[in-house]
Amino acid sequence: MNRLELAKELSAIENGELKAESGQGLIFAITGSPGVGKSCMIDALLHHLTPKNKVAILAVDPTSPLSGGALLGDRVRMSVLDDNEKADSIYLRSIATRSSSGSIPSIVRDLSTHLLARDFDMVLVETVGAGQSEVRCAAIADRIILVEGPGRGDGIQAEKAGLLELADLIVVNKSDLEGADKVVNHLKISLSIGDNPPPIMKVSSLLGDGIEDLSNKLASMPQRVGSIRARMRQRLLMSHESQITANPDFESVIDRMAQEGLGVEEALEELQLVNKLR
Ligand SMILES: Nc1nc2c(ncn2[C@@H]2O[C@H](COP(=O)(O)OP(=O)(O)OP(=O)(O)O)[C@@H](O)[C@H]2O)c(=O)[nH]1
Ligand SMILES: [Mg+2]
Repeated sequence: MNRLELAKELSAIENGELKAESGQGLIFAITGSPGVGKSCMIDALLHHLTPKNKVAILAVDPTSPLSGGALLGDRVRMSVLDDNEKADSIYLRSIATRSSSGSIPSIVRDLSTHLLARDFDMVLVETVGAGQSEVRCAAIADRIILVEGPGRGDGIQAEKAGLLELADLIVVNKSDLEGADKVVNHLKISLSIGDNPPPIMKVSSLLGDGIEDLSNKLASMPQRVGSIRARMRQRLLMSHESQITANPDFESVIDRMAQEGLGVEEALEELQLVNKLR
């Protein structure tokens, strides 16, 4: 299938006009704070993964629907695309939060499974691990890689987002910079409270250190028992939420709550009841 047709199909799925197919292969979430080096790490990984594997990359644009903003590729130049043979086995797409119908995490899931159905061996989803919807974008994946790095001042951000419990692997990037070991130690202390913590690896996406090792790990990365549960919790919450938001009366019920004093309990009942009847 050519890229133009593929792009058309994916747009149709985004717009709710086409049902996503499902295929064989793993969906990875690459998540972490802004600027931690997720895009550079993906670029470095692709040098090893392709052309042997066909890899699709979905970047969830973190920009708020109000401010507009840059898409993936505008921000980071993917050096791997300069190699034609590798570039042929790579498909990149940004998901702009404003262009989508339905909830972003479920669209990310649908696009990912559809790409697997279209002969891609794996999908890498780059998400920013900040808010709840970003955590849910990560939770749609089969494996979750949390990227951390030195030099951001206020400790481990992921703790706040509940991302540590979702991670199957933690990668501390920028090992070429001072402070990477400190981040590893901090993570080890934070993780020592829980059972069965995720493994931690150090890499430098800039220098390529540890990247081959990481690319080899992708194929055989086990799911952590704790992360499966955390992920299923997120998926259940997400599905519950979309049952309510997909209801055609959602907005008008909110209007009635705001204008006529309709209570939360009644509103919920009404939205769920209509759903059951459909
Ligand atoms: N020293 C060093 N710098 C790095 C490394 N990896 C990435 N960077 C730099 O970190 C900055 C951010 O890298 P990105 O890959 O854009 O980070 P990101 O996590 O994708 O950022 P957002 O998509 O904006 O959330 C860039 O200036 C990179 O050059 C590394 O291993 N070492
Ligand atoms: Mg990025």
